[in-house]
Amino acid sequence: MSTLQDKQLADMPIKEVMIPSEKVAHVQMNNPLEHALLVLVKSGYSAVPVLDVDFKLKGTIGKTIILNQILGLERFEFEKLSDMRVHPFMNVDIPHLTKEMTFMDGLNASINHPFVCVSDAEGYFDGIVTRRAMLKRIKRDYYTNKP
Ligand code: 4BW
Repeated sequence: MSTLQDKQLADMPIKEVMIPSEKVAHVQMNNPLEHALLVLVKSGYSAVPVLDVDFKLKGTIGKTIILNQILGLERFEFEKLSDMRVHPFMNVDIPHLTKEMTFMDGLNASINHPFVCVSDAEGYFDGIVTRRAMLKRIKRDYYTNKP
């Protein structure tokens, strides 16, 4: 690993490994929790971004928090889900990046988060950066000559 190569990757704009918004499964703040659970189960992801009607980033929501809301004594009370909305239950304490930030910023944020959302200065959602995309890029740059 050369120092030059280290620095080139570390300083690379994070947008080069970003999954763009049109390919990211998401839900809206006012969606019923039932819809959010459907999106999560159908997409196979454990958590996805939450946006508002203007496509601004507001938080994330995951399967575990939803299932915890309907955990009864002996069964999941799924019938409750259609009356509950996403926004009271979403996680708003999330890191986020802008497209101009660096690969190193993304790597730091992804230590504690499987994915990190990218939004612009006004809060409009641009996409996500995943641990997988960053690990693939490190492998490509340091351990193979193949894309
Ligand atoms: O449907 C899937 N397709 C592929 N190709 N890989 C998947 C899929 N579902 C899970 N995986 C793999 C990935 O390696 O399992 C890892 C953990 O998934 P997660 O967290 O717990 O659902 C995935 O790792 P990753 O690609 O680094 O993604 C990290 C997290 O980012 C995922 C999920 O919460 C979110 N995510 C990734 N791609 C997304 C997405 N959320 C919405 N839309 C997308 N396109």
